[in-house]
Amino acid sequence: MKDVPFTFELNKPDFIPTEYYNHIKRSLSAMKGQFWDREAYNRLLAIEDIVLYEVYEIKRPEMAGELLHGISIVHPGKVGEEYFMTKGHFHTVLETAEVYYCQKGQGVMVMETPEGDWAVEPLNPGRVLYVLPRWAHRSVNTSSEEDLVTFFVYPGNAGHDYGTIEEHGFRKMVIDRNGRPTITDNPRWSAPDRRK
Ligand code: PAN
Ligand code: ZN
Repeated sequence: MKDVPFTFELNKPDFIPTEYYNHIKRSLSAMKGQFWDREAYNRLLAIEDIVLYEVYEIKRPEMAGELLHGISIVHPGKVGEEYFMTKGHFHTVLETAEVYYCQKGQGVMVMETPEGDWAVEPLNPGRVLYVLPRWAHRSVNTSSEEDLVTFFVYPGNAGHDYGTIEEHGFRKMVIDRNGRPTITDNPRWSAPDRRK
């Protein structure tokens, strides 16, 4: 890990950092139960366990005062009518925020709070998205051709709670309806226990 200030570049066309510590690939099998159309999910998985998204992490200590950052790349595609997306999570320390800066592609961030508020905000090149503390977040690639590339930064002590979303889902989902991204209620959503 670096102990002096450092720089790196995000080179076009793919925006892969010139230096990174970890390259995570999440494939279809890691998203079991998250897509609404289970038959479409199983059909696709039977053909190939394709990679849905990738994350390049820059190494920093996971502690308050540090900023964890990197690049997230969601590939284009759909499971049934539902676009490829990230697992999504709350931060374990709920009162931690995150900034996303979209470099490439077209998509949205689906967000919600434990209190029941929800929001869906666009991600397109040049757009900055501020995810408030307490808001779970999932990025969705609504393009049929291009990767959705975002740069993210969040507090080192945030942590990731994937379990709540894995079990209960997001309230809203984004599907392709007649060729247009459309926000609908997620029929598989269930109310989690009220959190502090
Ligand atoms: C991002 C996400 C990244 C991948 O770094 O971790 O986009 O999404 P999942 O973590 O939901 O698989 C972030 O929000 N970190 O806190
Ligand atoms: Zn996050």
